[in-house]
Amino acid sequence: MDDIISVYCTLYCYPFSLYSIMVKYLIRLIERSAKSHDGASRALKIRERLLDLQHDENIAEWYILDVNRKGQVPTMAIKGDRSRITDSLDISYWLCDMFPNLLPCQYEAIIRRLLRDLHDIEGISITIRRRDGPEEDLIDPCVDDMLARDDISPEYRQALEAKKIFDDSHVPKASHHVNQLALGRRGGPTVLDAQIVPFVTRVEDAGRARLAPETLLRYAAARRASPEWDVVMGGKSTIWRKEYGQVCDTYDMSADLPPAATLFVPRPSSGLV
Ligand SMILES: N[C@@H](CCC(=O)N[C@@H](CS)C(=O)NCC(=O)O)C(=O)O
Repeated sequence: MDDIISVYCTLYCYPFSLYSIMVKYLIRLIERSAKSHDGASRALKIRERLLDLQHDENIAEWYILDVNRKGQVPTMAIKGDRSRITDSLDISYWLCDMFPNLLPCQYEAIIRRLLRDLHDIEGISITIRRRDGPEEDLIDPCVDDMLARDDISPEYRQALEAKKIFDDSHVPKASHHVNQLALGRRGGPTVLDAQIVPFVTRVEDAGRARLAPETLLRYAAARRASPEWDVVMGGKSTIWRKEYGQVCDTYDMSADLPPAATLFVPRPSSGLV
């Protein structure tokens, strides 16, 4: 145990963000089999820092300048490393590098292809309703509101302008998106499970179950019956509902929470996970 190095990480996330849920669920799937330190080389200690997306904390100066220039969640920050992993798929593959059973060699090519397809779909297109108005309706005006202020720093202004360009580049695509789902072969659990279950659940929660094949719906329902899903969602829908109350009133948003998960990273040959 003595020679196990602890690596401290912070996952910036939001409880009702599809892509945050994907990473959080993956962590719980890993945790199931990475609880033992026997044969481990490192211990990943992952704490969660919830961002209050309901109050635009994703475009707060500290976050957009120091954590994620896209102003999005999830982001994984590794202590002692200035770089940040700012996309759920990149975070997932970063975890797969340490826990290779999540990406079994015989399925790697198909899993990568399916996940690429899955991430080609704009997540927001699952929840938005068809609109008659201009595509820009989809873009939250919070960045413009902040830019309209005259008391912000030049660096922050520049970062917000870049965020606006980023939003313009991908959000309108969502209103035209054809929702599509891919079903792959699986062993499991793999990184594919970690992404498909939240995705299909989001489709259902948005009242669009008709878009998903029956087999996928059944598979996702079975996976949701597991304790790992329960830890992530606590019995809630993947889409925020009024009856849950404001996120900042119901979740601990403090910056200094203890690690939510400790994952023991196997040495390459130990066959754990
Ligand atoms: N491709 C990104 C998408 C991340 C994303 O769309 N995050 C949403 C929440 S689910 C977000 O942060 N939205 C706020 C914004 O874009 O301003 C990923 O897979 O991590």
